[in-house]
Amino acid sequence: MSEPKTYMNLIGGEWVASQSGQTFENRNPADTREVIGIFQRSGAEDVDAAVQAAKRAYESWRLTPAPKRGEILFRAAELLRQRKEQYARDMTREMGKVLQEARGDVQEAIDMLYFMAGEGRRLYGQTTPSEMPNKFQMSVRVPKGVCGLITPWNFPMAIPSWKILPAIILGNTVVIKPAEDAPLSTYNLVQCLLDAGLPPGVVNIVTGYGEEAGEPLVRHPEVKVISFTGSTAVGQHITKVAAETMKHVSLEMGGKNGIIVMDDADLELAVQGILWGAFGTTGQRCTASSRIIAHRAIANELAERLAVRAREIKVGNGLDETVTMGPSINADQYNIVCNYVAIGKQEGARVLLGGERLTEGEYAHGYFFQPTIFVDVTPEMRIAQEEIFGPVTAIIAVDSFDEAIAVANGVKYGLSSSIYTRDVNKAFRAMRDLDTGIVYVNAPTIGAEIHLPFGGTKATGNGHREGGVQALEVFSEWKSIYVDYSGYLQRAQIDNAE
Ligand code: UN1
Repeated sequence: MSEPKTYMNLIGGEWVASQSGQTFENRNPADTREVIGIFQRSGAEDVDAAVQAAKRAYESWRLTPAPKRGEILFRAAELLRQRKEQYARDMTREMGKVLQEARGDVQEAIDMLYFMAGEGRRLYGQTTPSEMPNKFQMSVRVPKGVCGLITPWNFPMAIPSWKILPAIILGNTVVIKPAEDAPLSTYNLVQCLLDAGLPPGVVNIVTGYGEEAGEPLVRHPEVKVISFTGSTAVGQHITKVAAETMKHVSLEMGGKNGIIVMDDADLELAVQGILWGAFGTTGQRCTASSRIIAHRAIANELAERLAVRAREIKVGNGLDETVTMGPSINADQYNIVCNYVAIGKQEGARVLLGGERLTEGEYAHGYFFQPTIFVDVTPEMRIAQEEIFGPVTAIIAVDSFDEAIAVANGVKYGLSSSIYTRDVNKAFRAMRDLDTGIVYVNAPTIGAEIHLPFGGTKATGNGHREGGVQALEVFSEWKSIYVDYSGYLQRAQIDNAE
C-alpha cells in the first residue's frame, strides 16, 4: 500500500497544519490495516484562525451578487459529476458504505449543488401592501455571518452539502468540522467548490475531535450559527453552550423509525422496502428502518419472507460490486451493535436471523456484523426504543391500525416513518397522525430527496429543517423594510386608526 496522504486544514484559502502539529489517522472500517489519510488534529487556536478567515471573507462574499454565487455552485456541480466515481470510491474506503450507495451520497451533493445554485436567482422575500398610503414594504433575507458546521460520518458528502450550500448561497461564510471517521469526503466536495472559483475563506475546514475542535467552534463568539448532525446528547450539550453567545442552532439528531405493514399490504413490496430501509448503509442512517410494526395477521409471514431475503445479503468490503452491506464505522459503533443484540436477547426478544459478529477470513480486519432480525419484540423493549445505528431491525406485532400508529409514535424520536397499505383511507390517516418530520407511503423510511425539508419532531430536532428552501431559514435573518414616500410623518396604528 502506498504512503497515506496528509491532509491539511483549509483556512483562508491556505492549506495549513494544526498549530499543535498533531494529526490523526482515518482508517478503512472494512480493513483497518488501510490508512485512508492523515488529518490534522485541531484545537481552539486552529478553530479561531479559521473563524477569523471566514469573518474576513464574509465582508466581500456577502456583497457578491447571489446569482454569481450560484454560478460557482453550478460549476462545482459539473465538476462533482465528473469526479463522482473517484469520490464514491474514496467514500467507500473511508466509511464502508457499498459503492452503489456511495455514488448515491455523492449524487445527493450534486443535487444539492444544483438546487442551491438555482436558489441564487430566487432567495425570495415578500412585498406586501401597507396600511398607509404612499408607503412600500418588503422583507428580505440577509446572511448571518460565520456559520459553524459539525457533520457526521454516515453521509460524509451529502450532509456537508446540506449545510455548506444553503449557508454560502445566502452570503454566509463557514467553518466546517467533519467527523473524524470520514473527513475525506468533505475535502472532495470542497475541492470542487474551490476549483469552480470559490473565493478563499468562504469555506474553511478544520478537522479533529468533537471535544477539541467542535467545542471551540460552538463556543466562539464570532460564530453566529451552529448546524449540527449527530447524537441527541451532543445536540443538547451544544444548545446549552451556544446559548451563552446567543447562537442560532440547528440540530438534526437521532431516529427510531418504524415501518407499519398492514394486513392488506403488498408483502413483497414491503419486504423489499424493509431490506433496503433496515440494512442499507448497514443501518447507519438516522432514517434507518429499525422497527417493523406488523399487523399480527401477516407478521409471521412477513418475518419469514424477510429472513429468507436478508440471508441473501452479501456482507463485505463495499468496493466489491457484488457486496450489498458493508461494515460498521468503528469499534465503538460495532460494540454498541453487539451490546444491543445482547440486550434484546435478555429482554426476551428472539433472534430470527443473524445476531453475530463476522470475524473470520475476509472479515478479520473489519467491523462486520450479520444482518439481524428480532421477532417477539414488544414496544417498550430497549431495542424497540433506542437508536442502534447498525444492521438490526425489530418486528413488533400489533392488532390494529390504531395500535400501529400508537406504537410508531411511542418513541422519543420523530424523524421518519412509513406505512405499507393498499387502503387509501388508512394511508391518509397515517400521513396525518404519524408524528414524524417525514412520512412514506409504500416506501421505506429512508430515501429523502434534497428539495423537501428534512428533519424531525421530538428528540430528533429543535424545529429546524435541512433541505428544501426551509434550509435557508437556518442560515439567514429576515429584515423587514418600510419605505414611506408620502413626504410626511405617517404613524402606524395611530394616523390610520378608526
Ligand atoms: C441520515 O441518515 O443522516 O433519506 C441522512 C435518506 C438519505 C439521507 C439520510 N437521503 O435516507
